[in-house]
Amino acid sequence: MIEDGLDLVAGRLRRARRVTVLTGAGVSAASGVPTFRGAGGLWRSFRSEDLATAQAFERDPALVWEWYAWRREAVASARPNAAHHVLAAWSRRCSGFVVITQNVDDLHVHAGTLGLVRLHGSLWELSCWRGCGAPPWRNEDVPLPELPPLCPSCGGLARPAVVWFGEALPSAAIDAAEAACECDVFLSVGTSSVVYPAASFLARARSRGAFTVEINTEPTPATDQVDLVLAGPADELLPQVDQRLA
Ligand code: BJW
Repeated sequence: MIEDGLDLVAGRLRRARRVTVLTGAGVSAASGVPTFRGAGGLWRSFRSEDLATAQAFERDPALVWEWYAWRREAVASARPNAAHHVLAAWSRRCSGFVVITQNVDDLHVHAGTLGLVRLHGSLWELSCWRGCGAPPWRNEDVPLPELPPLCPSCGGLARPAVVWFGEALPSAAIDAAEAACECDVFLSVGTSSVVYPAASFLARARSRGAFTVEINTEPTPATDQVDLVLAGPADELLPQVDQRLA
């Protein structure tokens, strides 16, 4: 019964000192941002190895940049939905609250989430493909005036500052995420739980005694591992949990 589940999560959250939420593309689905997997997901129309690897960029930077330019246009008009707003409100209310996100759309940032841990970078940041030493820079131009864009420091190719398959995640983000696995309640929201290392955090939190919850419209490999499943859209269920905390 969903009502019982909502009451249970709210009760756990009320008593918790440390709460960690791992989010994935499903959290932004209600904002109109396509997910990767499942019905309508990006990987239904595109092969990840053609677009989201360093090898793909090496082979055909123009093609990879076309795809990112198209996604930047799609995300530019997206606004945070009720799920982002609830998580942002909790982050402002509770000092032991951490959102770890795999999302590159920055909607958690736009919602005003404090202490956000971004595992896979941002669509709105670029870095030097050659690694000339220039730090990553912000670029919110839509459309991009030149494609592919160039590094302002060395004039070589720029790349999206996102984490592709086979690349290491930012070490500071990994450290922060691992520290946040030491928590009383861990919510896994809108992620298919198939991409590592993000998918490992739930088990890590559980092994340290956290009460674990999954919020998702579909079952995932995490579904059988959590203490409680709330099946449904994050933008509806998180506000219902929030109402119970009021
Ligand atoms: C809703 C909803 C609604 C819909 N409400 N829910 C261990 C085992 C096996 C493999 C590996 C392993 N460790 C590492 C690997 C390899 C690899 C990996 O995980 N592969 C697996 C796929 C097999 N991992 C890596 O390569 C990572 N790097 C790494 O490990 O480096 C090691 C290293 C160390 C030192 C030196 C060098 C290397 C990097 C992973 C990078 C992932 N990158 C992407 C692209 C980012 C850039 C971009 O956006 O273009 O990140 S792939 C893509 O998947 C993106 C996402 O962040 C990520 C996760 O997807 P997410 O968010 O879960 O979305 P979906 O679409 O999969 O799911 C959405 C869910 O929402 C669904 O379940 C829906 O049901 C649900 N939903 N509407 C609630 N309204």
